[in-house]
Amino acid sequence: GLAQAAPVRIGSKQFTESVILGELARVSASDAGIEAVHRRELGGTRILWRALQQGEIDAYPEYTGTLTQELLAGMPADADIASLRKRLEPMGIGITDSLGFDNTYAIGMRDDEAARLGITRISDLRDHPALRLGLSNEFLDRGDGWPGLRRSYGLPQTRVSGMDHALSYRAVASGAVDAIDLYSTDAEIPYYHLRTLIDDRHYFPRYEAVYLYRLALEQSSPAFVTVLRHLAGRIDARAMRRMNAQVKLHGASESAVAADFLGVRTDDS
Ligand code: PBE
Repeated sequence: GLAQAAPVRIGSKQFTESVILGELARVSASDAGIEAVHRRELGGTRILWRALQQGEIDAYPEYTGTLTQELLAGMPADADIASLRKRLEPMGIGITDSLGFDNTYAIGMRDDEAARLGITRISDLRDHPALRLGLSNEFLDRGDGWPGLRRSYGLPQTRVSGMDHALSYRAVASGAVDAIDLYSTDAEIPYYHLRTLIDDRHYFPRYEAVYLYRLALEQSSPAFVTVLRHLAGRIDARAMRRMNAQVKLHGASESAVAADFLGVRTDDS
């Protein structure tokens, strides 16, 4: 008989939302009768980007601002998806339209602490040089991360430590650090009563969620590309926040949350 096509390989980064988006792609694919595997939490942004370019994975969830600020040189920060698509095509990489939400970086503090110090904007941090910052490891040295933020706002803080993003919420909640980088769709922001500081210099671009995929799939697995494209526009920020909360605050598995969102019954989750 005919050889079975190799399963499509989906990757994700090392944080909950990325794993959920990977599962949404995998579960949608298997619901459409396409064999797909999800290699979860392969690493940070650069690991996933390289794995896609080298053909070790076929697709993964990414964010537009991450493409313009960290992965592609010489793009305007708020380049739209059409210009990203044009730029990625010669590299053999395809991009879906926005899944329907923006997950931007932001700077956050405990609301009570921010109120006590009168801090509402990132620029207010200039007047509080002793504050301790707990920044996620990737944010510490990204093109759109701490070095640029410090320069853009003239921030004076020197007590800056790197930490796993998943642990930084407890660190700020317990007072071990005073401010952290947030991902705006994180469920912990309201849960821990954090205040998102206004980005008054508009340092952060938009980070629309998308899937990137190898363009070769349009020949080898066009049905999978259709599945990815069908997820575009279907997830708004509220839905994404709710899915993140189900996993991070209520202990549900990413697979169960993805299947539930899609209205699919699975026995492989
Ligand atoms: N994020 C928030 C994005 C950038 C902003 C961490 C979800 C990422 O590149 O993974």
